[in-house]
Amino acid sequence: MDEKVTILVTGGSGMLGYALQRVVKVEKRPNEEWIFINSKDGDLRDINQTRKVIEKYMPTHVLHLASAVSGMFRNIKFNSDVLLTNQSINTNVYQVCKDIKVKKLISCLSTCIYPDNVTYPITESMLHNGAPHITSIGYSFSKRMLDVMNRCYRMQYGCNFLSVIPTNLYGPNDNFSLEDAHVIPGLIHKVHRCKKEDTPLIVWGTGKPLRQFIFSYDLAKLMIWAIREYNDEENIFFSVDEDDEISIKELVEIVVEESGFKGDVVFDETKTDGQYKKTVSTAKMRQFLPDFKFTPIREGIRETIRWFEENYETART
Ligand code: GFB
Repeated sequence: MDEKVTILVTGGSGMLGYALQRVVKVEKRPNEEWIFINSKDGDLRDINQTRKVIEKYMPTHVLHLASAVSGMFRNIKFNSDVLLTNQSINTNVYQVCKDIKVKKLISCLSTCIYPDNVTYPITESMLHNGAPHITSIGYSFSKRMLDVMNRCYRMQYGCNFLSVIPTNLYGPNDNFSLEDAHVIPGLIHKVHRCKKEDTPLIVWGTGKPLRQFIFSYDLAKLMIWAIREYNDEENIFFSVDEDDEISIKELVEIVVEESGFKGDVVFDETKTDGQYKKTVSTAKMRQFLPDFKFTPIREGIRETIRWFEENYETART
């Protein structure tokens, strides 16, 4: 990829966009121009604003990160809104990228959109082998449609559109809302409050579910690799290896230790666990990147806690 490329990143001010901006600062190549846009640059739910903002830059490559995404508890409350928002954003971005003949478009699926009743480890090809977990059905099907659109645009127009599939992402500049966040930022914010108010930490569910957590800076490096080097028509998981999967209970212990919280920890089993596990195989990723090193979970959480404490006043809470 030595010719001049213009890489447009939608969702550029979210957690992954934030990590990408920092990694690109160090790893940008001379022939690359990176442009990060967010909702202030244009509402991607509106086709005219989508066309205007993308045609303004005429990118050769697009990393499409913009999406309505949140933790399981918000998904349960707003499945319809999430479905419709993501469908309109994705339809508009794909149509404009086809119209201006973008050379490569990479969008993001997620491991939580895979079938709930499945054999493990999950492989990329299992995406449509059954219904996703009911808690995030709107999000899941809006994301599965990206896979369908990749195939349709490739068949009808020859578009080089594909998706990568991260597991549970965490890191600086996440949404730290107590109610709506994913588990790691939710716990970090809760512990921050418990330390101040000397109250017990309430963890939702049993703590038994298992997750593979990927640090945002690691995913940013993988996304940069993908936009430069990955041209397989089929999707690829980006995740820590199966052996690095941990339980929510183990996660809580790490967050408590790294936060220096000394209070009680209570598991509120009236709250749902959601999906018990969604263990994915990293065999395909390791074929391309056998030596990629992930940030150990304890180090990533320490970095995220530090960021949250330093940016508490302006963080999304
Ligand atoms: O991160 P999370 O909301 O989403 O929940 P998923 C992960 C697990 O953490 C569940 C437990 O078993 C929760 O019961 N948990 C414990 C908590 N305490 C908390 C808490 O304070 N907050 C939250 N949020 N959970 C997501 C999808 O599923 O996977 C997203 O909802 C996204 O759309 C993401 O795709 C990758 O991992 O269950």
